[in-house]
Amino acid sequence: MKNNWLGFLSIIIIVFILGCNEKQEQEPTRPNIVFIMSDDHAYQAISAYDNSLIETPNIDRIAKMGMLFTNASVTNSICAPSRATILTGKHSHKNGKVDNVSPFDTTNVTFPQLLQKAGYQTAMFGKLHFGNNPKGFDQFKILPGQGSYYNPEFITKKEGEIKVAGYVTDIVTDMTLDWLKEEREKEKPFMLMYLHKAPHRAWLMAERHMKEYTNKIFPEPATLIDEHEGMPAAKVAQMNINGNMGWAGDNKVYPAVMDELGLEEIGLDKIRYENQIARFDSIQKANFDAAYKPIMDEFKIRYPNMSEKDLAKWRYQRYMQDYLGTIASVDENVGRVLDYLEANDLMDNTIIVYTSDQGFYLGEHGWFDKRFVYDQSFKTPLLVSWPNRIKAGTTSNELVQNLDFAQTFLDVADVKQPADMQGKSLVPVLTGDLDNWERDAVYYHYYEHPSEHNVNRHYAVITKDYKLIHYYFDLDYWELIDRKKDSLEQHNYYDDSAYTAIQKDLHLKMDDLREQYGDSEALSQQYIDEFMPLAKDGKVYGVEKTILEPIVDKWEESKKTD
Ligand code: SGN
Ligand code: CA
Repeated sequence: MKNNWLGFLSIIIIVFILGCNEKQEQEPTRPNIVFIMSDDHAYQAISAYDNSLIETPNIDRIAKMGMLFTNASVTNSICAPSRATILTGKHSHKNGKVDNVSPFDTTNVTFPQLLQKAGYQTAMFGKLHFGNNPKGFDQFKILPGQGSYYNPEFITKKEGEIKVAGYVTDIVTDMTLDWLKEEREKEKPFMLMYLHKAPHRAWLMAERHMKEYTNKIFPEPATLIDEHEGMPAAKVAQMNINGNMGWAGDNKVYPAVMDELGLEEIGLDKIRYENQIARFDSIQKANFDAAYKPIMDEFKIRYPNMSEKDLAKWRYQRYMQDYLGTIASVDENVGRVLDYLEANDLMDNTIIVYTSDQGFYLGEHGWFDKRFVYDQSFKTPLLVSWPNRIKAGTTSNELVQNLDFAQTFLDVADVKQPADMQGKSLVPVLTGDLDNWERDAVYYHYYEHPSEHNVNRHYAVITKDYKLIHYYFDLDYWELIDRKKDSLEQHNYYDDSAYTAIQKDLHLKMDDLREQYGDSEALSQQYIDEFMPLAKDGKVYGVEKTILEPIVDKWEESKKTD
């Protein structure tokens, strides 16, 4: 009888233990993924990298909890191509999204699709800029194209097109938090893409920051006044703060003041300004005027006595005030999301990434914008936390790229990485397992030309010490940058006898990488041939006729002789 009892009891205990195990297996132990990306956020404007321009305590929290990357870069420094590389894990020449002009080819396989198939709940909020909707998302609310800063429209998966009153950075965050609170299925792991429009041009900050930021004065970079001597592609680029910025659209000089002072309009400057102002409601407009009218009044008095150099300096301050003002609200809002994750016990098992679709010039070389392989736009900020796996407060100077995100997230989620993806999982770097990480050079290729800002097509190989760059089509020449000796990147050492061996080695590396990634002259030509008819038809935004026409003529001529 006693034995029977014991037997019965042990069966009950075994069944109970098995039951518990089964329950445990159903728990969502796979990590969540929160991918935060802003648009055109320079690493110079994140205090974890450099606090001379702005303090970003909330973004910095991610690095404090995890890892700060000092050598993170993009494969092609422009918006939609960067996003395509992030989603597909492939270089632009493989995923086909080489520029901002043609829509993304949705037959590409993206990591969110694979995660969704593997049981992740997926959502995207904010800027995508693809010309079509994202695949692989249970929920999305995205800005059409570039989107608007004030009272923006959204394309949504479930409610069609909507317009929301307020400031875009706050709204995208509200949407993200609402989803976490109301739509997240607690039994599944999630992958959330939280994508800011800020700090993209034309740099309109939230009302609450206008007074403070329009009154700040910022330190100037060493190369604010740069003649680009010996750098032909840099010399013809149209991204000079004093010369290519719009007085109205960019520097917020009222069109009436422009007329009064006889300031030259560049492109559609006044219309761009009026379009933005037209979006304000009466309170937003009053707040804008309260901050900007005093600047106008002062400028009108000072302008007659200002030299070109004074103007360059004034415009740099105006640019920084507006650009950094937009970052103040990004930082506040990132803080709101981090607070939510912390308060809901979601921090430890979540990998949080903060990055930008590329870097940006904040006056270095005299510039704004991006596109070039020079550091400020080739590199991008990257801060990653994952308390369960990454040691807090660490720094990595490994050469990592936006190309690596797709495979990193698949690895984190334990999902098979497609063999044709071209990056590498960053998990070994993140976890300090550097025996399983090797990369001594990365590859870069920029395509969008002839286009706004007139940056020539170029491809490059980049090591920690050097860059070898080939500008082709229109301009045709090589540059060799010595990153250690010339960190401001103002000299071309190509064919300099002191660099013969280095140059040879870099050429070999470039050949290897181009072969490994499957890039070629034939593909470069194919993308030129696809682009030129669009440029000729006026489908490329912002390119001046005087730049466009000779290039079209030259291309048509080359096609005749082919
Ligand atoms: C707009 C901007 C450009 C910027 C591109 C691409 N001009 O066309 O300055 O380079 O976007 O930016 S604007 O006058 O319309 O503001 S990207 O981040 O989307 O690639
Ligand atoms: Ca961008």
